Amino acid sequence: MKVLITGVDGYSGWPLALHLLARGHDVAGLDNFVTRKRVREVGSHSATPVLPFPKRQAAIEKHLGKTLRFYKGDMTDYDFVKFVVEREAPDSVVHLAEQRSAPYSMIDVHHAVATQVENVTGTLHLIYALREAAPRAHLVKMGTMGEYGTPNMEIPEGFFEAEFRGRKDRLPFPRQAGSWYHWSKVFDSGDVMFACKIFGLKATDVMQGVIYGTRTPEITDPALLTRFDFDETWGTALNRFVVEAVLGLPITPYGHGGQTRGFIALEDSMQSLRLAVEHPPAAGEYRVWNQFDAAYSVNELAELTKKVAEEFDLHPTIEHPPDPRVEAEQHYYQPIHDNLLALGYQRTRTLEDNLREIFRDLIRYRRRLEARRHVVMPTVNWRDADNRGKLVERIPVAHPPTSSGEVPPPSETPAPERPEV
Ligand code: USQ
Repeated sequence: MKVLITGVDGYSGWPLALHLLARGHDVAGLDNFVTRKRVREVGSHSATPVLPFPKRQAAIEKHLGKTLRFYKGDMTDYDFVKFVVEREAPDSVVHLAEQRSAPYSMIDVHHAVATQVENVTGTLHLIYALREAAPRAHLVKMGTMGEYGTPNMEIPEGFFEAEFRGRKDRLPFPRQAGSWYHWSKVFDSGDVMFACKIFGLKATDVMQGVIYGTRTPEITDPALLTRFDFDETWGTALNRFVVEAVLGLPITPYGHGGQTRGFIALEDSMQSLRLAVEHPPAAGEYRVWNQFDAAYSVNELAELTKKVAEEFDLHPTIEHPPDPRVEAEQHYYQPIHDNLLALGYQRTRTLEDNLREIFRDLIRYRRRLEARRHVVMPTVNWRDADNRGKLVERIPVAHPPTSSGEVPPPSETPAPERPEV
């Protein structure tokens, strides 16, 4: 199949391109490299060295013997989006090109607005480009389990039967997102659902849990590694816990640590997205998948990380910083995830095995982690309207704040990566 991946330079986009190419699909991607810039904006870098994109393409040619076509541009530029969709005429578009960090969206008003404007605009542009140039293509939209929040009842896959004053209907399950970022995904979901209705588009809205891991089977060489973020804004819970253990910092389940989320390994997330691509819905259908493997509390993950760390002669402590977020720290959590299993999805490895692999990779890049250890502990407090000052304070010397106190605009060219350690 012909697949277009928006956000192909990202944590998920890159391994998805490798996975689909290795399975014989014809893949093109687009990206504006904004994640590279924004990770530098908060003073961090990827734990794994990420090559400039032309070198990444060359690595694909060398190790997979395949070609990844690439378009550099921005999803907020409609002419660009339409041009790429027209040129590629894809069977499926996997839309990953969105600002993906909840804490980043909570820094201040500008980050909240950028997140919502960019995410919602990009999705609308894609909807219209598909309508005009590829109306039969399948849109696989990356949503998030966080759209639902943590209701005190089971969470269905998108829709549920509701009864009110004697009448019944099948309705979208209520959304109670927990950050400006998560709300942007809610707005996207409404827009994609509406587009299926009015334009007859077909879409899979993937309610993705938290992804963890450094590798997929296609990552056979350091040049093929995907990025791996660990700072407080771009890193996610389990990935951050391993980094904390490697750096000798305490593992940080926030607050009481009973926050429970659905988690999925990077490799299995790729498997799920491929299943979506290979099994499109009917024209006009809007379907929703809850995509995760198992639910864990952050306390459970912290304990397991500590246990596996001991195997590597690391002896982290577990500490509970006050929760910088506004969220339930103890709650019921029971989402349903049957749709994926029905298509033959099978988890590849245990969480513990995955953790061992993450430790092995991160220990290899320990010096890159050491160089940014000051960006790991949380400072962005979701109750505060402006957290920018706290971030400016820790920007590394190479990117000093300007005299006006603004974080300087990062350069277009990705900073040279340190050689592997
Ligand atoms: N948490 C800790 N300690 C940490 C980091 C996080 O206890 O050091 C807690 C958070 O408070 C939260 C939970 O872990 O309760 C998950 O946080 P996270 O940073 O791992 O993930 P989140 O901000 O929810 O966002 C991530 C991705 C996002 C994706 C989402 C799926 O960044 O793109 O949509 O996971 S979900 O969480 O299911 O909404």
